[in-house]
Amino acid sequence: MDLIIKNGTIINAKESYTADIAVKDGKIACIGTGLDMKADQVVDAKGMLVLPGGIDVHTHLAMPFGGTVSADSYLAGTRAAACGGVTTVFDYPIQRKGRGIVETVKERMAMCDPEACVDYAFHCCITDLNEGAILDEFQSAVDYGVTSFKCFLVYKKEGLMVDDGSLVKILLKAKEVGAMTNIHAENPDLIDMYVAQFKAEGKLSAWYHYMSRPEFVEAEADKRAVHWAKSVDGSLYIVHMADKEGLEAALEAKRQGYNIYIETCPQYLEFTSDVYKREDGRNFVCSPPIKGQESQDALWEAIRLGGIDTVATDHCPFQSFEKDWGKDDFTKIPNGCAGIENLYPYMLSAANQGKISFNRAVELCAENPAKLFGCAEKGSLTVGKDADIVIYDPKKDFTISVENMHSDYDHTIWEGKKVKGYPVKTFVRGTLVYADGEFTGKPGFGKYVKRIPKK
Ligand code: DUC
Ligand code: ZN
Ligand code: ZN
Repeated sequence: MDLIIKNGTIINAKESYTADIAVKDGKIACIGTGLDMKADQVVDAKGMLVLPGGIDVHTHLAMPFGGTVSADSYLAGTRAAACGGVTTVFDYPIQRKGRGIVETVKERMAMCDPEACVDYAFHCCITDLNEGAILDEFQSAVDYGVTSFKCFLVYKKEGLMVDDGSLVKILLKAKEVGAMTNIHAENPDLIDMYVAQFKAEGKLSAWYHYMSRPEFVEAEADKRAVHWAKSVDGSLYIVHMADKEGLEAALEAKRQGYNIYIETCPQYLEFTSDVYKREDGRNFVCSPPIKGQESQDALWEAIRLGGIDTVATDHCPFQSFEKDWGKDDFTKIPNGCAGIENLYPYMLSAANQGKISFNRAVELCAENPAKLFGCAEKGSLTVGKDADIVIYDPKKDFTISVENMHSDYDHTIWEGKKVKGYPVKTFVRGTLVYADGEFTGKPGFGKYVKRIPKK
């Protein structure tokens, strides 16, 4: 064997037990108690939890956005992922007018492949149907391993928005080829109306970012997307759900048996809209904005009861000087925050403190992402799967700071947050990429994950 991890408590979504895991050629070869085969490397995990690697299904690395490019390259973002126990990262390339899906993905892959420190996959944002040519390309995209397409129901002026007719066409075509339609739900017309009003009134602080995109502005778009998905029986994945009213509509559709899936992000679980009143409120500006306490409570309730399917980050950091562009005008703040290295520690800390079970944290951050997005080799500690493994010390106290993160950004909204328990080792396909605070991997080691469509 190449590696044996001994005596740890193995946590999958539906089971916890003490056993050894043996790894050969990047795969989990055997799980059992008292394994005594020879191995090049033996790790004693007594007192530790042994978890499947996290899968962050929502990141924007090196993304041109808000007049700049997000601060983490593929190298920095995936290095940080490794150090937070995330072993697969999904990025969102943006298809632009006149361009194809596979062409768009290949272009980003050429950037990502030499830099990736963990495995990676792509959803593709569709911004223009190119007179139907894009729909004709869905099958080729799926054959290429891209089994999910994202629609922005917002960012109209930026040229990213998809109208309702196009959304329905995408839902239908995606259904035909076994793909998922992901949506960013907010109502652009209401946002434009409020922005114009607040500008005219000279209300330009970060608080008015929230006030121009409050709960009901997100809820309308959530409900509209759910309505279209129900009408054509499509598979809909609502990214970064942040508001109670939209959440309830999506949960109701799920209860009725529709293929509606819900993602939320740690920033919506930890903070409330009050952060926008802070002096550094602009650093928390992301879209959709962080909502009020009622929404946060509803999100946690859905996490506990099983209605939310995944937690991912929407990792899209910008440097302080870029956030400062909007010091006196919230419309100039690039939208996005850091999170890739905090996702798994944050959710596992919630488990460690009794808010949810460790199994549920693993389900939200590893097993469900793998299942929903066709990563057949990933998501659980099972014989035959990739040996993407995290060793987690439940007793380790850790305080998040920009100083102990492994990204390229210069500040974090998570500064000072204390978590109980922390990953101490991360293996990607059996190779150690992180140990005790240090990145030990190599850029270019990460491999493209070719995903399998639902049929
Ligand atoms: N929202 C953000 O805050 N950043 C990137 C894209 C998005 O939709
Ligand atoms: Zn979004
Ligand atoms: Zn996003």
